[in-house]
Amino acid sequence: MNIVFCTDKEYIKFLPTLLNSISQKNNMSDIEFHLLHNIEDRELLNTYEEYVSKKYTTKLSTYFINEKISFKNCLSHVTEATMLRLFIPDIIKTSGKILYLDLDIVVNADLNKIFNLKIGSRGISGKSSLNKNVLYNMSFKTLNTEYKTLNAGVLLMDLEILRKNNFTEKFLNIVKEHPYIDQVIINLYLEGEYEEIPAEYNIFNDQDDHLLKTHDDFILHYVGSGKPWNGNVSNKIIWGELETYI
Ligand SMILES: [Mn+2]
Repeated sequence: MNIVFCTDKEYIKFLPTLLNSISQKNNMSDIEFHLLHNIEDRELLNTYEEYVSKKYTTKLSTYFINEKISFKNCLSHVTEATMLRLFIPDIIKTSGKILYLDLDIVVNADLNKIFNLKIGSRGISGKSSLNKNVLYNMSFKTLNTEYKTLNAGVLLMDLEILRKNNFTEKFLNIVKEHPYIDQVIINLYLEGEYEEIPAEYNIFNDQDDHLLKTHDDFILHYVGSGKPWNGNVSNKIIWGELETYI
């Protein structure tokens, strides 16, 4: 199983928690982790690479991306690293399925079940946003949404399809004209053509977290500005037993 994360120098400190949560229901030696980042501090990155290699047998490949893509940031908790996910099909050379996860996530699920899910012809599966106007909100009312839109925090991707569809080239062309954030670009690319992942594999904290009560396997996503590491957030108990920092 290939799993990919994107981070900057701030968010990387939450990587251990996410990895530890994954290890609870998955055999870590079955997984290869990929980390796209824009961290220039080599020592900082080494700390995390060493942490992972000491604790797990899992392979962690890191990829430095030096591109700065400008985008309209109307959400204070979003950093530049959010755009890095758009480079995934170009940077990661594996074929087959790959699971992208945000770092503001706790995994409590056997990921094999997710990898068995279908991916449609556009190459991405995800969970639809509960707010139908993702594009509207995130792009300052400039886009009209006729189609359904997904949340970009948990994405099952088929990199071969995305490469065949020139995904990265398309997004670079879009951002030349419009500084949209990654989630808008992904939805513009998909035009509502994606397979749904079951709702419990991207539970939006404080939105549909009632699903925590009905599912033993879940992925909890701390959407919005409240994160487990900045205090005010519900359902923190799941996170609290895990290691947040190195
Ligand atoms: Mn997120």
